[in-house]
Amino acid sequence: MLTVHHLNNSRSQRILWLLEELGVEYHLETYQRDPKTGLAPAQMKAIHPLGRSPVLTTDTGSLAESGAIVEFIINSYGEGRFQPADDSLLRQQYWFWLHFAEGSLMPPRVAALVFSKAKDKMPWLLRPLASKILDGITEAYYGPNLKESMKYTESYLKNHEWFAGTEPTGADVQMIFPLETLVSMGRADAYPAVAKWVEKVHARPAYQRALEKGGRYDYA
Ligand SMILES: N[C@@H](CCC(=O)N[C@@H](CS)C(=O)NCC(=O)O)C(=O)O
Repeated sequence: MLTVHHLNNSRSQRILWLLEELGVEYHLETYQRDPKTGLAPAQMKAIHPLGRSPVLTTDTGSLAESGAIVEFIINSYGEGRFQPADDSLLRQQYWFWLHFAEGSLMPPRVAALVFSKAKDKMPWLLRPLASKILDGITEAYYGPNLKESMKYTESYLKNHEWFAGTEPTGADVQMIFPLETLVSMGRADAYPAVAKWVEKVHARPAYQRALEKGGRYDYA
């Protein structure tokens, strides 16, 4: 039996969506973020040394990293579903988006979160200087980097129904977290095709079942 170690408001929501789509039976262990730090509770480190979410416990051990978990589930239980047909272009698209989500889209998002927390923690005398430095880094690198990635994603979704073919795949499962968080924070007005794709995912019965099981999730 698979166990999903699920942290509230986190990337593990995408794993629940995938399992619901595939109709795979699983057990759910839910954890709450520390209300002050937003970090995962220490018990998660007993499940996997990284102590981050998601973690999937299988008969052979504990697997972390959502991309690895998505590939494991699809390869073990997909029976051909949620991966592209044997077509080289679709496979390329599949691998690209599967890795782009955590490899390129998430780092500038995480940096923005860390910078904003760092500003809040700064002694008030140092805050103006710290803000100037952190805003400078954002303007010089993370801001334009995220914009480029979003422009590329928007142009792709204008011409494609799903990220790798005419049906959702693991690539869509990986892309939902960065994109739904942006949309729900009101930061996707310039990206209508992205917003439409997020709406389409949210309307899927399996996504709705995953939401019911996972508990409060602020991004859907
Ligand atoms: N790239 C990793 C990121 C894992 C990660 O940072 N998860 C966040 C939740 S969205 C987390 O556990 N944060 C709490 C913490 O770091 O203590 C993945 O896709 O699994």
